[in-house]
Amino acid sequence: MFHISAITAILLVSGLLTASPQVSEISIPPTAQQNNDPDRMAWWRDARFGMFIHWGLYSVPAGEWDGKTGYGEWILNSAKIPVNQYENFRNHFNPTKFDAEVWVKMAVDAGFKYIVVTTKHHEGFCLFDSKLTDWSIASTPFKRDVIKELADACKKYNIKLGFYHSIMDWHHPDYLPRRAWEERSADGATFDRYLAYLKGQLKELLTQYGPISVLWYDGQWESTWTHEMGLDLYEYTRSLQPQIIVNNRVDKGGGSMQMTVDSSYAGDYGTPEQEVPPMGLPGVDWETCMTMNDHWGYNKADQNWKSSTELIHILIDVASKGGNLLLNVGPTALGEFPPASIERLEDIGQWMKINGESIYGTKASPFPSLDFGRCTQRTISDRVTKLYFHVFEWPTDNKLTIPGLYSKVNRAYLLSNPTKRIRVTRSQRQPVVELPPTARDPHATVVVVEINGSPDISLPPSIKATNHIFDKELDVIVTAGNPSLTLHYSLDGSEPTIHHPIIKQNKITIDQTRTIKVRTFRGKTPSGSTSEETFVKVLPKSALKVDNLVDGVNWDYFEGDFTVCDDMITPIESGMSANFKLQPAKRPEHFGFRFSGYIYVPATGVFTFYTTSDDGSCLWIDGEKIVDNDKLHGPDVKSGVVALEKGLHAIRLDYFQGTGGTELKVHWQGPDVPKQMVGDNDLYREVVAKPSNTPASSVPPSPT
Ligand code: FHN
Repeated sequence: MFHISAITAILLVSGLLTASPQVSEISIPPTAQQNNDPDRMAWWRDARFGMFIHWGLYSVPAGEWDGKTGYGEWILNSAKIPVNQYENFRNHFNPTKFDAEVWVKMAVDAGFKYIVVTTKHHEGFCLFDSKLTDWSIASTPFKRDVIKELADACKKYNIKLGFYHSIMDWHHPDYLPRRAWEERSADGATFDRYLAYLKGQLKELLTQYGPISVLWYDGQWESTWTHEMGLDLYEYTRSLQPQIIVNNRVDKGGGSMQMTVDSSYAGDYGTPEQEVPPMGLPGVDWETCMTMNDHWGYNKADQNWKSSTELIHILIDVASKGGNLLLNVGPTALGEFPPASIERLEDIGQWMKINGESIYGTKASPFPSLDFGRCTQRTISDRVTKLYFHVFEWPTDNKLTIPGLYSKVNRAYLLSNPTKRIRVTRSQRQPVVELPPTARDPHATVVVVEINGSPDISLPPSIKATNHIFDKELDVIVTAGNPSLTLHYSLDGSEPTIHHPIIKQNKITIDQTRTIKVRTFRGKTPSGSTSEETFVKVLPKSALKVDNLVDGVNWDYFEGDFTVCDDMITPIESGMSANFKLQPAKRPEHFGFRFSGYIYVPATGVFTFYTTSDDGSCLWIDGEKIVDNDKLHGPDVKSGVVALEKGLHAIRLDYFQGTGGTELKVHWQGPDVPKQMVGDNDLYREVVAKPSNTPASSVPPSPT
């Protein structure tokens, strides 16, 4: 529950008391994991599908500047347009074709249940008439308050409205840091004053435009924004509209867009971007945001549009993993949706009219995966569950086998023709649905199978261990997720039979390389498929004997349009630093670092290394690539494992920044190393000739 005293709430809402860190009556807000406020999130979980709208002055250049056409809503920063020059776009912003009701009607007809529109993106320009700045639509030739008109239209068409509001603001004189390339002085700028401006605008937005359903914060990644500010802004937002839902980018949750597992961060749901987490984000609410082409803001040259089928499959995939999809439209400077967007919205709307029941209000699939497509489910009662199978790959024999489903099937039909039952037989005790070939939907055909009770599925057994390599012994955890099943296993890769040993307490301990096969049985009858995993016993890499060590690592600095780490060939500068810090890079984008040195491993065993980076990063230990987090991407975490002997090991880390967000973090975990950042006191570099004034290093003596 949201812990705020009633008096404080009244004072806050009345504006007599602004929520700020020093207000002690308000406790720290809950986070998604702790936030067991089911009613507030209920509509959002049922909605499953929202429209994102990125609109601002950046639609005027439409992605083009100085002969280049690859820009979007980041054009001010990416094209390094000085703010005073960028302000000219205000004089050209006159979206005479804008009609809020046309936009909202298109959203409703496409099946969206909520809209999230940019009230202010990083450019700082406000699509609403703010009394706190003239850097708003009120000072354009258009003058009209777009947000007000959208709010009225959403009310008329009964669709929920949310606001995207950027914490980062490249225009406001008090926002810090300035862009590295800017000459605009930061003298006199105070972030506290910007914070007051930010909260003042939130107050305008949440008290003057009616009930707002979502606050979608963004631009939280810069150093001036802190965890404490995130907690405070979350509270402040909800103090203005207690029922509002706030995303995780209000806070610094773990540095990635996906909901952090650390429950001390504020935010009601995770926000994976341009991706669908392979297994969803179990245990938290989450929403994938996605563009239809490659840009959020309008780019007239970008014709890399996802097809309507791809977009429908993405929506189905997200729903089958228990998430929401926020699908973006970037309107033109005239206030119209691009024709290619409209075409896709119409296709999606037609599909949703027939099949929306298989998306709205459903829960994640009970199957780990399906070769032919996806599944969502809806509990009708404690006696009946509806399983919605979305068929992407039509079976050549028109027979759809549902793997591992042991529940009694009451009936089956196509969602496009619910009154016409279709035949279901059993093959090896698994349901086989006989599909009418003429009923195939060009995007995805939805087959409904109504079953008794909750799904009884013989999932392939799960075989898990901390790592797939080990140096001494390894505990392997085996589960079937269905207590009525017996698990027989083999250690030599042979097919388990009822004569093979049974898993006890869900654990097998091995001390040599093994291929473990596990099969589920109902009594003496095999049921479901067999699972297999191989675990390899390895010799830890030997520690190195290195003399003349001092603390820190060496680095080489590169500049260029890199797309992979190997593109960094000729450094333009070299130096040393205490850790993998991005020295004051000479520019905000298109640069890279190569760090090299040694890491001291405190105990022998298997270590996992993680890099969190935006954009690419790769990490080597003793010359072997352990983490491959390469290429251009948003903030992303990748890991790898290696067995190491206690002592020194060579470490190399490559990192490059393309455009947009900049991030590099390196964590490790292993014996005597709980998961933590690789710290200054872990890293060493070799000095060839030990300078007289170099402080003696703190490195433990190399093993004899
Ligand atoms: O920098 C923004 C970007 O412009 C866009 O708004 C996306 C949408 O989720 N969010 C940030 C990048 O993660």
